[in-house]
Amino acid sequence: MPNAASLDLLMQLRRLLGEAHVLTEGDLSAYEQDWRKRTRGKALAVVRPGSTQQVADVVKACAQVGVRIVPQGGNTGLVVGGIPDATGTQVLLSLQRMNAVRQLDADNLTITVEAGCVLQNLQQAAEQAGFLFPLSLGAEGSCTIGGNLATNAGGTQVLRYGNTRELCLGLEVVTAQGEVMHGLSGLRKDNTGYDLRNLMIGSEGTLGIITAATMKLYPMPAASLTAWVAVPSVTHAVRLLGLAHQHLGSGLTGFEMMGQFALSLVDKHYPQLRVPLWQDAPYCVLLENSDSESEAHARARFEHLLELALEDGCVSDAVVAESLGQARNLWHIRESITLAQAEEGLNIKHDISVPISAIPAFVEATNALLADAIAGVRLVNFGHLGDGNLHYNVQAPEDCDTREFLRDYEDRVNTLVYQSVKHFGGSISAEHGVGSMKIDSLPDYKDPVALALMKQIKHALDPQGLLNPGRVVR
Ligand code: FAD
Ligand code: 2HG
Ligand code: ZN
Repeated sequence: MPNAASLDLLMQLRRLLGEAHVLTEGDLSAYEQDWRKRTRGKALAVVRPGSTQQVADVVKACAQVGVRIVPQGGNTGLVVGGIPDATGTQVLLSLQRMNAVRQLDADNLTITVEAGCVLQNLQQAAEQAGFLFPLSLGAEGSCTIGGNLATNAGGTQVLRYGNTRELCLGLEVVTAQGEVMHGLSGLRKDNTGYDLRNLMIGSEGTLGIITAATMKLYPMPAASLTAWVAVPSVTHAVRLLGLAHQHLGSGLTGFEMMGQFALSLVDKHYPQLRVPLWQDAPYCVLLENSDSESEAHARARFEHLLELALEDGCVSDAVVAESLGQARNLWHIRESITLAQAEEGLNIKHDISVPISAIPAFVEATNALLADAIAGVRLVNFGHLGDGNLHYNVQAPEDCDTREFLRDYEDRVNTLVYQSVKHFGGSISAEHGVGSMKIDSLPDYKDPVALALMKQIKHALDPQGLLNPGRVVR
């Protein structure tokens, strides 16, 4: 039951945004439950501002009475970072109504969009103007650019175009005090002091609320080809990556590795997708070659690479997509692993990175440790090998109650995997962020001086601890 101060706040929020955009009743699960259905929170209210000024007004009103705010975009985050806690005292601030494309500057190769713009809509707006916006991930039909920036999302094109951070030239941000930081300049060079844009990116809603962003555009490649190959081992996949860098140069825009068990889940839950080659080898790799000249040029280079790889033995079989439709289907298979894993049941996710050179040894050592620790454990190993980033996920043994498995094994599995990551010089989060799921592990794996500085920054920017409490740092 909200107290008198909260009821006053709700009245004020309704005055600011209108009755229809302050939700307290009905089914709010789309905002209150996380994508993986691991956790359900309860918001004091879900508020849906329609402008930067309204976001600032909401923050000021909440700050006055010390009510905490959780920003949310598409709610596709995988680390329970964008839903309210269970107290019923936090305001869930959804950016979904702020979804406009504000400006496209063709000469500056930039597009300025509001934070709630769905990634796929941003890609389409770029494409309609003849440009490429290269950020691409399985959740692109529902995640927002604000969420992508707040998590510094990676995805499948990072090895050529970088993470979301590298794609951003400017931000508009509402601070914890309800002030607006205007930074949508679109400048490629600006050395006038601390880089606040890069501080906000990846801060998971704990330092400010992103309301708009200016993002980089690229020329559309003349041709894009996709190949699906079988590889005999992780070591061979790394060797193939080296060959692909050497022979495709900056044309190499995607390099995704997928383990046999991960692909077997796609085959089991989505047989209509017809996963190629998965029964023939322990791993498959999806490669993409983008070319600024022509399809013929792209095909010649790609086929040359595959011939060399087959000769070398790092590839045992290969198919090259003959049409856009076939290429899309191959990518669809890759992007369906997360959904197939969810169909199989609750699971333990990791988005770790280690130096690419250490990946084969990491996989061999960690597989052995897990097999020793849990009889019948099933490993769903896939990810962005080109970035040294694996989704080294753990599925319960067959016929096991998944809730019980998580209760009994999740902490042990995480410790085992994170210790192995540390041993190989890696990071416990390459992509999905810390959220609330990794907050207690961070002190064991983050440099202590860096962590202390992070806490000081949080305190300096948000002294009342209003923005997304219990996420990233305490
Ligand atoms: P939300 O889930 O709503 O929020 C995520 C975090 O950002 C929360 O901490 C929230 O408080 C904060 N936040 C959201 N909007 C704002 C804002 N405007 N201002 C300040 N803070 C804000 N991630 C990858 O990196 N790479 C992948 O390849 C990838 N693939 C995925 C595939 C699937 C099928 C799914 C379900 C998820 C995937 N993700 C991936 C994770 C997720 O999609 C990304 O983290 C995405 O960037 C989240 O965007 P969102 O709009 O859904 O954010
Ligand atoms: C991907 O690369 C996402 O598909 C999700 O980062 C990974 O499901 C996962 O663990
Ligand atoms: Zn990923």
